This record gives sequence, structure tokens and C-alpha cells, in this order.
Amino acid sequence: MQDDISDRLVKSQKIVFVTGAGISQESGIPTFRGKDGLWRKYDPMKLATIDAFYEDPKLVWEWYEERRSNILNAKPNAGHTTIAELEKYRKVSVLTQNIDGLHQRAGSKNVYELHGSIITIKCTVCDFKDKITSTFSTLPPMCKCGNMLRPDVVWFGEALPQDTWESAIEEASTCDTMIIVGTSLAVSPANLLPVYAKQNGATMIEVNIEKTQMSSQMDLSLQEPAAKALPEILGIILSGKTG
Ligand code: BJW
Ligand code: ZN
Repeated sequence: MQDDISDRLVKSQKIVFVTGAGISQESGIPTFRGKDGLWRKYDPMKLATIDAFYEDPKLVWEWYEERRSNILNAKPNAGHTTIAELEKYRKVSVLTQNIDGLHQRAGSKNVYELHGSIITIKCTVCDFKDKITSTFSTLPPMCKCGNMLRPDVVWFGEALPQDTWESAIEEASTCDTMIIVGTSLAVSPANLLPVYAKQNGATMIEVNIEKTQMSSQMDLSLQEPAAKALPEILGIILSGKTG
């Protein structure tokens, strides 16, 4: 790594991670785009929109139940645990598009779930929201109010949870280092977060096994898997005495 980037990393005080499906790939959770991505096998418009849900709620629920089971059996990998470890030494926040909860299970405290969570349900009509604690006997599960429950995730065409999004912008706009891990940056508005960090003059680092539309704008673009690259970055940060 270039000396000036290492120096900036060592001196960094507030590090914001923007993460996507690629960080959980090494935990056995498939990504969406790319070679083995979910969208190769499934049509997003039939599974990840509110219209698709009303068209065939059972199908959409079965897809989420299968993914939830895979996620609950998965374990955080070295990518997730390294970010959690870094919290002991620096101010860290994680702006994640993932719904898998693996950052929290790895020990990260300051996690903003931009696209919701697969372990939460909400009512399609009333304000009911809860954690899923057991499997459902019938799909779709129903709310006490008589309407359908749905996974508490953000589908295409839906707004991100407003408080979470506002906090994410605030975090991105005030960091001195942003590390973007395992996201294609294909989905808006999450893909705008790097722009806020860049406007604040943050050191921009990307970790991805492939190039993205923002790779050329990074101070450092590491084309490596997250579970390899993030421990290396932590090693560099902790090698200095500043902080
Ligand atoms: C590794 C690795 C390893 C692999 N190590 N790297 C035209 C029509 C309709 C809508 C739009 C449109 N144009 C734009 C839009 C907006 C739309 C959008 O962006 N669409 C684009 C796809 C074109 N966005 C929205 O609709 C959003 N809402 C919105 O804009 O609201 C506006 C609004 C305002 C006010 C009122 C109402 C509305 C919502 C977006 C919701 C996204 N939802 C999903 C699914 C739900 C959650 C779930 O079920 O999981 O979220 S889609 C899917 O994509 C999921 C992800 O969070 C998201 C991002 O994907 P991510 O994480 O980047 O994964 P991949 O697979 O794309 O990339 C993985 C990367 O990892 C790759 O680069 C690999 O190389 C890398 N990798 N292994 C490191 N080991
Ligand atoms: Zn209800």
C-alpha cells in the first residue's frame, strides 16, 4: 500500500463502512448480481417489489424463509469480525445494505440497516412490527388486524427507512475514511453515500473482487475478497501509534 494512504489510515479517527452482499459471500450467503448472484436465478421484479408480493405472497414469503434459514445457519466471517474489532480502536459505523444481521452478530454496535432486516416482520397495513422468533405454520403469516405480514425489508420502488437514511447521510458526510466493501454500487440511493464522504474529503477505499463504477474514483481500490483485505487494512491501522 502507498505510504500516504497508510499514513492517512493510521491517522483516521472516524471510519465509515458501506457494505453490501459481497461481505457475506464468504459466509455462504449468495450475492445478487454477478456470476452466482440471486438475480441470475430469479427475476427481482417477481420477488423484490410490493406488486410481486401482492401478486404471489406465498412465493415471496417462501423465498425469504429459505434465505432466512440459510442466514441463521451462517456465521460472520473475518470481514465482519475485523470491522467489529476495529471499533475497539476507532470511531466506526457500518452503513449496510445487507439484511442478514451478520455485522451485529460479529459484534458491531453502530450498524445502520439501509434495506431493513430479514429477521423482522411488519404488517402491510397497521403499525405492527416484531422480530421473527419461530417458523410460521402457514404462509403468508397474518397480522392480528387481519392483514398480511411481510418481511421488514426494502423492495424496489420503496423508500429507505427515513431515520436510518438521514443518519447514514450524516455518518457518510462526517467521516475521514470510507471503506466500501462488497457492493456493486448498482442500487440507489445507497450508492450515493460515497459521494457524501468524498465531498467531506474522506480517504476512499474500496474492497471488491471486481471493479465497480466508482473504482476509478477511489484513493485505493483493493481487488481482493473482504475476508482477506479487511484484516490487512486493520493491520495497517493498528501498526501506527496515532489514534
Ligand atoms: C465481493 C465478494 C467478496 C462478491 N469480497 N466483494 C428504474 C425502475 C425502478 C426503480 C429504479 C429505476 N432506476 C433506479 C431505480 C431505483 C432503485 C434502483 O436503484 N434500481 C437499480 C437496480 C436500477 N432503487 C430503489 O428502488 C430503492 N428505493 C428508492 O429508490 O426509493 C425511492 C423512493 C423515494 C420516496 C418514496 C418512494 C420511493 C430501494 C432499493 C431496494 C433494494 N432492495 C434489494 C432487495 C431487498 C433486500 C433483500 O431481499 O435482500 O436490496 S435489491 C438488492 O440489491 C438488495 C441489496 O441490498 C441491493 C444492493 O446489492 P449489493 O449489496 O450491492 O449486492 P450485489 O450482488 O449487487 O454486489 C455484490 C458485490 O460484491 C459485487 O460487486 C461483487 O463483485 C462483490 N463480491 N464476493 C468482496 N468475497
Ligand atoms: Zn396489522
